[in-house]
Amino acid sequence: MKCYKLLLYAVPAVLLFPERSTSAQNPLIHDQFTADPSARVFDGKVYVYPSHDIPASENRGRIGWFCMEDYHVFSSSNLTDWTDHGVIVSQNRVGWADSTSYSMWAPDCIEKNGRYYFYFPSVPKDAGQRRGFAIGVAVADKPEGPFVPQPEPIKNVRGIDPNAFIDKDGQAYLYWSMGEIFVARLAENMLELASEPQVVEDLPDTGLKEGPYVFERNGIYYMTYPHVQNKIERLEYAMGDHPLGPFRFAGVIMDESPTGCWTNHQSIIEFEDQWYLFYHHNDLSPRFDKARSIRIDSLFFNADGSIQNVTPTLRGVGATEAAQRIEPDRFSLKSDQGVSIAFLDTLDTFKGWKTIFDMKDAWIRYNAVDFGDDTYQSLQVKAWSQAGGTLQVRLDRADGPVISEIIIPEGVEWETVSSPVTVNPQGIQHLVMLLGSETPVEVDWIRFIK
Ligand code: FUB
Repeated sequence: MKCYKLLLYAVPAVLLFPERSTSAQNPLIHDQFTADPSARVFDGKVYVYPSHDIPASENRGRIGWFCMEDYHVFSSSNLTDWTDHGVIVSQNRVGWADSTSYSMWAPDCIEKNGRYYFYFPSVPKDAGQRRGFAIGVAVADKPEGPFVPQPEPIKNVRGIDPNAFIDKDGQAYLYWSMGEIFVARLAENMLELASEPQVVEDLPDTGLKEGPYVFERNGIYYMTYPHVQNKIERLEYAMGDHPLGPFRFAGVIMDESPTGCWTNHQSIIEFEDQWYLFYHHNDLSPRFDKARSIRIDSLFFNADGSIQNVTPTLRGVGATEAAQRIEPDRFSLKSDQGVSIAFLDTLDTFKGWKTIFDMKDAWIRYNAVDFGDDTYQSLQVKAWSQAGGTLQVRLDRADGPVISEIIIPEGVEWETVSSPVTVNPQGIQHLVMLLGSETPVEVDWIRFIK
C-alpha cells in the first residue's frame, strides 16, 4: 500500500489502474463505495464523478465519520456497463490539501472549450484555527483525465459540494454549500470567482441544505439540493428564471432513504431523450451510512415543468443483455411472500446479493432483458438447493410462457446448471423467475447461452 502511494506522485494514476468494467443495476458500482454522484454527458457518453468512501481506521481519517482520499471517474454508453477509469485526483497530489484529512467530499466536473474542470472540496493544509473546507480545481483535456490540480484552492470560497453550471450565454457559475447554498459567477478561466459569493435566497429556511446541483430545461433553472426537513436528508428542488435566482421552492424529488441513510446527493442529466436522477443509498453497507453506493433512476417532468417524485428502485435503468448475468436480486417486482434478498456473504458485501425462493409459486420479475434478434440455446443458472428444486423462467408474467425450466440438484454448494430454452424471446422482454418446487432454491444469477 505504501509503495502504491509513493508511486502515485510520479506516475499518472491511469497507468497504475487498468480500466475495469462492470455491469450493474442499482447500485451501479459493486467493488468499492461511491457517493455524491455528479453525472455529466460528454461526447455522447455518461461520466460519473462520485466521492469515494473508504473505511476509516486508527491512522486513517476519523472512525465513524466520512473518510475519502481520492476520486475515481466512471463512464458508460448505455447506463448499464460502466468502466472505472481509476483514480483521477488524490489528496496526496493536491499541493494545498491536508493529506491527513481524508476529506475529499462531493465533487463536480464540467467542460468548457474542450477542457474539463473538476471541482472538489478538501481541508487545506494551513487551515489552522479556521479548520474548514476550501474548494479546488483540477484541469484535464479529457473527461477521464489526467487531471492536474491547481496549486491553490479558489479564493473567497469556504465550503463543500461544489457544482458548476454554464448558462446558454456562456457565463459559468459556481455553487457550493456551507449550511446555506452559495453562488458566484466564475471567471472566463473557470479557476476563480468573478463576483462576490451570495446566498441563494428563498430556499427552506430551517434544516441543513447542501449538495447544490443546477440545470436548465425549457428556460427554467432548477436548483436541486438535499435538505433535512425531517431527521435525515431528502432531495428537493426550487425553480427560477435565472442561475442567480430567485428560486421558488417547488417540491421533493426523492423522499428520505427507506434504509435510513442520513445523506443523499443528486445530479440530473438528460441522455438520449430520457432524464435521469443519480443519487446514493447505503446498499453495500446497511449498518454504516458513511459507506455509500451510487444509483440511477429515471426522472420525469410534468407539463408545467415540475418534477415527479422518484421512487428508488433496485432494477435501476437500461436493458441487460440476455447473455450477461441477470441478477434477480435487483428485481422490478416480486410476489408478496416466499421470496427474499440477502447478501451472498455478509462479511464481504461487495460479493453482492442472492435471491431466496422458499415458497412454491413465489416469483420475482426482472424488467428489460435484451434478446436482440439472437437465438439462445440454453439458460444457465448459478443456484443451490439443499433438497434439490426447480426454477422456472417465464416470459413477462408469473403465468407467462415458460422459457426454460431448470432442475437444481440437491447439494450444499453453489452450482452452475444449464437447461434448454423452449421459447426464444426477441427484443426487450421482462422475465419472471418462479419457484416450481416445494423445496427452497437460492439463485445468484441467470444468463442465456447462444
Ligand atoms: O460525502 C460527504 C458529504 O456527504 C457530501 O459532501 C454531502 O453532500 C453529503 O452527501
